[in-house]
Amino acid sequence: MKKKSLTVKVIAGLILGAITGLLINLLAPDAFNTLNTYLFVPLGQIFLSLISMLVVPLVFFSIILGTSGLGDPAKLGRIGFKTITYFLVTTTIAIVIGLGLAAIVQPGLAGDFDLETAEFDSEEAPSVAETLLNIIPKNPLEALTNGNMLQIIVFAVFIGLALTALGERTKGIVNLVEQGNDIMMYLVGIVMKFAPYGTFGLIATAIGSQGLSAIKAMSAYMAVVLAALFIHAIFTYGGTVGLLAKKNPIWFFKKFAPAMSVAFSTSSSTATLPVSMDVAQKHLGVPKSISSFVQPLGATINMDGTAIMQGVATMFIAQAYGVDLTMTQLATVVLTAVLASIGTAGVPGVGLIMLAMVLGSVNLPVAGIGLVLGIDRLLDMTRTAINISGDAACAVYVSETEKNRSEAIQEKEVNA
Ligand code: DAS
Repeated sequence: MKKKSLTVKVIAGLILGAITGLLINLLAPDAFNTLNTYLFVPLGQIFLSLISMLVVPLVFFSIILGTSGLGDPAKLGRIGFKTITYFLVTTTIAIVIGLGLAAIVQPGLAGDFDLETAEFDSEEAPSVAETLLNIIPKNPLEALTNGNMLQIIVFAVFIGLALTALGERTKGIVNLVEQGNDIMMYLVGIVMKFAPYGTFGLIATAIGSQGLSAIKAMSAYMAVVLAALFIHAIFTYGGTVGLLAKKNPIWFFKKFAPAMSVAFSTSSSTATLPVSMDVAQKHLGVPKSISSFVQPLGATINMDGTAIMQGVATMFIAQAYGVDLTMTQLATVVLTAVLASIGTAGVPGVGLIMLAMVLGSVNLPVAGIGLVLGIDRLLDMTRTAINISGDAACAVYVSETEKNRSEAIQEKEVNA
């Protein structure tokens, strides 16, 4: 995938889409509705379907390859421990940043919000225990057809471990999986040629149908969420890449920009996986074996951007309803948000369902989500770009520390 020209084209698609959507909706709303129905939505849906088509086979093949490529279960255990620990720590940092910034800025006091009409019917999300119990696929084919990412990951890891244990006897299967993975990655490159048009359509629809009124009313809330996302990206991910992986953070964000722009336009970490894995492997130097394990898992259970939205939205709703949260309640919010990010793995519209769980944990009215619903689509775009950036930062951290570890072991062997 030629990154440089593609980055420029995809970002150009984003900007053009935003301007087109806003202007046409402002100047000729009827024309916008027609264009939206017959041009913007079809462009966006075609692109979204094309990349979503690749997700399940790509994740399945790449995790099998990744796990068998790691060589030994001990290394898989070490990488798994580092990955999960990183995810939990950064999600905790994320929600604390969200809560802290909202406590300082107090967006919920920045205007009079209509609490009477606010309402939100939250779907019941699975509990963490249910989700963890359900990650073992009773029927792997059903997991694959339903796109149950956690179950697909677990099944693929088991197959990868078996291929490692069976060695030469299953060399043919490894070759087959390798060829399957190559086919998928090739198709990613083909599909990405359509990305500029797809992002144009997705953004024109999202920004255009938003209208300026909702954005104005919620500008304080939006500003706090966007500021918290920016702070988290710079300090947490910049710190990870700079301090833990000893790489230049600017290099990281520049190289990862194409994946962030696809996440921004699709608002789906899972749909962006083919691109985020392709960019991490080809431009961030992350080995396939680590990228194939960390990023699909992260896209499913690691959502720092979403945790930030939950922190800000919880404070915003508490302020709007005149509720002062105690320190104990704030600690409950942090714990619930971290656990919710695992519990609601891969659930569509996961951000708001998790928010309902967090609000419920401190007895705040779930109807308060109705206050933030109007502009959630716009914020979902930005927080999804942050969600996948956290997965990529983790992959860079794990691959660099694993590289340093094996270099240290080699040095010891040479000097022994
Ligand atoms: N859109 C979700 C994602 O794919 C994030 C969210 O809903 O907050 O990461």
